[in-house]
Parts: sequence; structure tokens; C-alpha cells
Amino acid sequence: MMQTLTYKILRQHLAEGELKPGTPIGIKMDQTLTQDATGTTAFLLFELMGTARVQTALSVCYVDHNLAQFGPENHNDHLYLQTISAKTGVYYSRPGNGICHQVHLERFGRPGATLLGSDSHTPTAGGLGMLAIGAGGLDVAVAMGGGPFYLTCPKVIGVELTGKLQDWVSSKDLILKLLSILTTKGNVGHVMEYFGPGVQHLTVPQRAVVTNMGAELGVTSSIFPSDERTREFLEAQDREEVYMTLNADPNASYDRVIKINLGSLEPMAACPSSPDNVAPIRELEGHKVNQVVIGSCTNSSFSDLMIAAEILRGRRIDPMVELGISPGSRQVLEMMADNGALSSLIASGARILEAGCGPCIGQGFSPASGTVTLRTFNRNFAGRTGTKGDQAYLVSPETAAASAIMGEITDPRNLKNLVGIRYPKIKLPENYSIDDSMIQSPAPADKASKVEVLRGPTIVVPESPSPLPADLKGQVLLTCGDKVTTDHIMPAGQFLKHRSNVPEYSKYVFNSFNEEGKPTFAERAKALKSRHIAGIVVAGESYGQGSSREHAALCPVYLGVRAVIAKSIERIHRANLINFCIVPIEFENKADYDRISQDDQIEIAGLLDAIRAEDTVVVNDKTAGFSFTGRLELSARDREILLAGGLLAYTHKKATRH
Ligand code: MIC
Ligand code: SF4
Repeated sequence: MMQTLTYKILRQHLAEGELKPGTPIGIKMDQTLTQDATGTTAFLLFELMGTARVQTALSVCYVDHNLAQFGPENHNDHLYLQTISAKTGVYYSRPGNGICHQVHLERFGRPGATLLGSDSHTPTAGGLGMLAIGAGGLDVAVAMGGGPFYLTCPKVIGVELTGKLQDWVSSKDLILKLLSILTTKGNVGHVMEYFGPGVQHLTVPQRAVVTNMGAELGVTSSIFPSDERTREFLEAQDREEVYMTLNADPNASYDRVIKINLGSLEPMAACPSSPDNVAPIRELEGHKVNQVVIGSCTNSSFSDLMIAAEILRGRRIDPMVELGISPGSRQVLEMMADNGALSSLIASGARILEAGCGPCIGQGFSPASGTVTLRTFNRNFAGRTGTKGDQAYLVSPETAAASAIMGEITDPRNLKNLVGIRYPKIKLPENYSIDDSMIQSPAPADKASKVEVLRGPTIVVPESPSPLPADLKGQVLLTCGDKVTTDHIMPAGQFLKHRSNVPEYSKYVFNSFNEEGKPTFAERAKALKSRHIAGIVVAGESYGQGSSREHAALCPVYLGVRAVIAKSIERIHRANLINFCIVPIEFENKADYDRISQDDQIEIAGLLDAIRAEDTVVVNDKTAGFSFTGRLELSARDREILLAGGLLAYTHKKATRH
């Protein structure tokens, strides 16, 4: 049979199950990555599992999110991660070395291998022909211990690329185009696979922009072939030895094919406040802009920042615009310092931030109230910038730089007529500057016992969830509508620093739904918990989209939430719910959502029995006086995890059985 590239890699890594789309499979992970905001819990849970050293070919622990260091929390995390990495056999990328996905692409990714990362943008490495998947930290901890990663065997959407991008059009515009076609909803369980003659005209960093933002489609992963462009990139990174040619078979059968002529694309933006609210820049021109930020794991590579620097060379940004540049990695920053591009950015009036996630996760650079901010990032969920009512547009570096000069949203194709700027062609370097001194190697196994793990007082081992009751008596804590993201469930920004302290972080669960002067979600949940009543969250479509943060399950379960009833639930979040023993239930009849209100008393008789063997449960809304059917879409393993009291308890149970 003619195979897709996705299936070729899956076949080579299959540990359990059969490669039949829609069925559960387990695959072996060659590599893992964690970042600090999810990594501390991942490592705390890894420690609880009792495996001394990681069993993967390579595991890397990055520090890139929590770099603001207001108070001791972040530095406590860094020291814990540095020492636990050394002890457990993990490479440690120090703060300042760059964003996990950018550094992984530069220094560690390899075509044909599998990667599991505790961050939803892990598929960035698909730009190198790697099958890279985002997951919750507990799933990554299991993979670090050598266990397979379980997922639904995906369907593959083929994207056939022809033609070549025109000047001023970026691969960001390609993924924005795809978001306008596929939206952020309804793509769960798919992999996006790119093929066709247009692929050769995209460099690895350009491909990585597309695979990165595939996360916003809600797909399992995105992947490009590994070809001459891949070899060139790896050679320039002094890693040619990991290169291999990889392609789908000719006439491989895809579940669906989308054809895109790269030459027909134009500059686009995702308008506030969803990555799929896409419009062509020409329709947005003239909107006043007060802030522009270029960076994030989507658009902060050497070529992305070079194009911005060249556009800005010899110019000044508009006096009413503040421009922030957050480089993706130390490699990018150093090379731009060496070749003078950094000077031209500084001279233009740009503010240079450190290499890391920075403004993308609300660590500074919040825009002024009521103003427009243009960002080259991947997410513009309401409030993610740190400003209530923010108006964030997601754009390419070309559009960002053009708009920073003009002070209004500007189609970069007009720069020549407006101010005489010609398109700067950026050639990728033949040799990137290689300096891995900010990547600490792990201690050798025979020295590991000597490593002292530093645990500051703000690092708190998470509690195990209590087992589920046979019959659930609960109350609706919140009905929250469609497309509720994990940013809504567990805010980042100023609260991000509490990631290693569940009791503290839990105070902010559903913070964006809290109203001034009324008890918070956390207070209401705790009050129910003290009366042994389970908390229930009722949601619309695509509940839990966005980040992989397992705190969006870990903190609610700590507050006593035991079930989520939704019209649909996104892949990573659904897995996190199960891992932390919250039952994901989907409405059989979506219209029932409208009949339920906050504070309704809910009963699910025989919940445990249903988890054991049924595909549905009967949910009785005693307050509204009606019952409805909820679907339990659970694999045999999901059922065992829920019955065991969560993934950690399940893993222990399995270990003692063997
Ligand atoms: C994000 O972009 O939202 C994050 C922060 O990188 C998250 C991970 C996290 O919440 O720590 C993600 O995308 O998974
Ligand atoms: Fe960091 Fe933003 Fe990328 Fe998340 S999306 S990994 S916060 S840069």
C-alpha cells in the first residue's frame, strides 16, 4: 500500500495496537522535551514514578517561559530543573538559551524520529521531517520512563503545495490561510502532511512556522518531508549526520487533500481574538497600531528576525509604536549581534528582549487599553497579552516590520511605493554559529547519585486525585460556552510563576470568569468539596483548546472537579483530564447544553460501572428536572486509568503487577 510519511514513521515506532485510523495505538518516543512551566510537574511526577534515569534516546529540559523572576519562584524552578535533569539523564537548556521549539529544531531534532513534548507547539520539529507531538507533562514523564505514548491513530490530511511564495509573502501566511479553511475546531485526530513541488521552495525555518502553528488547528501533528532543504539546514547546524531522505510514497492515500498554490497567497492576519479569525492584510490596512512584537516559537528564527532587521535598516519606527523583539534562541541573537543586524534593529527604536517566550505568554509587554498590538505569534486568545479587552492581530514578520514603520496595519507589498523599501532577500547562513555551552549535559549514570536536587520551598509535590465515587453527586460550577481555551481555565501571565505550587495556582482556576465582588470559582469549588459534592464544568465546543498545560486538569481536580460535560473536548486536554481523573463526558444531543445552568444539582448513578463497560452515562439534572445521555469516548486504557484514580496510580499499579 502507498504510505503517507506519517504512517511510515508511525509503523516504525508502533508499540501497541494496529495502524487503523480512529483506533487507540501506543508509539515509542525517541525523544522528549519539557519546558519549565510544564516541566516542574513533569519531573515531580517522574520522580513519583520511581524511575531513576530516563530511558529515551534523548530528553531535553528547557527553561524559556518563566524568566521574569519577580520573587523567588522562577529561580527555584530553574535550580530544581537543572539539578533533577543532571540526576535523571536529561540535557538542560539554561534560561537565556532560547525557546524550546526553536532550540530543538536547531540542535536536536532529527528526521524520521518521534518526539513528545510537554508543550502544544512541539510539532514545530515536523519542519525537519520528525513526528513531534504535544502532550501533558504526565504523559511526557511516562515517555521519559520508556513507556509508549498513547493516542488515537490519526487520519492524515495532505496539503499539496505548488508554486513559490511571492516577495513579501511569508510561510506564516500559508498557515493563516489553512486556519481560515480548517478553523481551530473539528480537526482533532488528524495529522497535516505537506507534499508536492512547492515544498522544495520552503526552507526548514519556513516549514517550522507552518508545523508550529498547526497546533492552532487542533491537529495531532504536522510534518514536512525531509529533503535537500533539510540536509542543507542540518549541515549548516553542523548536524548533517542525522539527515535522511524521507517522503510519502507517490500516490499515498490521504484522508483529504487541500491544494495550495504558494504563489497565490497574500499577507494575512488572524484578527482578535482567535487564530482562525483570518483576513487579508489589504482589508485591515489603515488600523492604527501602537505596539508590534516580533518573536515567539512561531517567528523568531534567524531568517525571521533578519527580514525584520533588513526592512528596518536605516529607518525609525513610528513614534507612537513600541516595537519589541524577542529572539528565538541565543544562536539567533548572537549571529545578529555578529552581523550587525542587531544594531540596525536597535537604531530603529526596537526594544530587544531576551531569548525566550516573553510577551507570547504574557510575561511583560502587555499593550495599552483599547489599542491594537501586532504580534508574529501563534495565539491571540482574549486576555493572553495580559490586557483585558486586548486587540491582538497575528501576522508575519514582514507585515509586523512594515506596520511598525508606518504606525498602522500595512501590507508589506506597499512598502516600496510608500517609503521606497525593496524586498530584502534573506539567504540562510551556510554555517550557523554553534555554541552549546548553555546546554548542560547530564551527569553520567554512575555519578547520578551524587547530584543533590535543589528544591526551593515554592516547589510543592502535587497531590494524587482521590478515586472516583461509584455514583457521582455533583453541582455545576460553571457553564462556559464554546472554544474555552486552557488560558481561560488556567491563566498564564502574572500567575505563571505558581506552576510548581498547585494549592497556590488553583486559586486562579477560571479566573477570567470570576466577577468582582462575587465568590471566585476556586472558592465555590472548595466550598462544595468540603461538603463532599463533586464540582462539574459544563462547556460547549472545543473545550480545552490551546496549551498542553495539565494544570488545567490538575488544579480543577485539586478543587474537587470530577467531571467535564462538553459538546466536544480537544485532544491534549481530554488526555490531561483522564490522567488526573476527571471524567470527560460529551453531550449525545448538543442541544442539552442549553438546558443546564450554573449551580444545578447533577447526579450520575453508576458512574464507575459505566466507566468500566459502557459508552454512555445517564446524567440527571435534578434542578432542571431532566435527564440526558452523555457519551464516554474512552479507550480500554482510558477506562483503566480513570478506575485506578489517574495515570500516576495506574502506572504504579501496572509496575507492581509486573
Ligand atoms: C502556550 O503557548 O500556551 C504554552 C505556555 O507554551 C503552553 C504550555 C504551558 O502552558 O506551559 C502550550 O502551548 O502548551
Ligand atoms: Fe512559548 Fe509562546 Fe511558543 Fe508557548 S507559544 S512555547 S509561550 S513562545
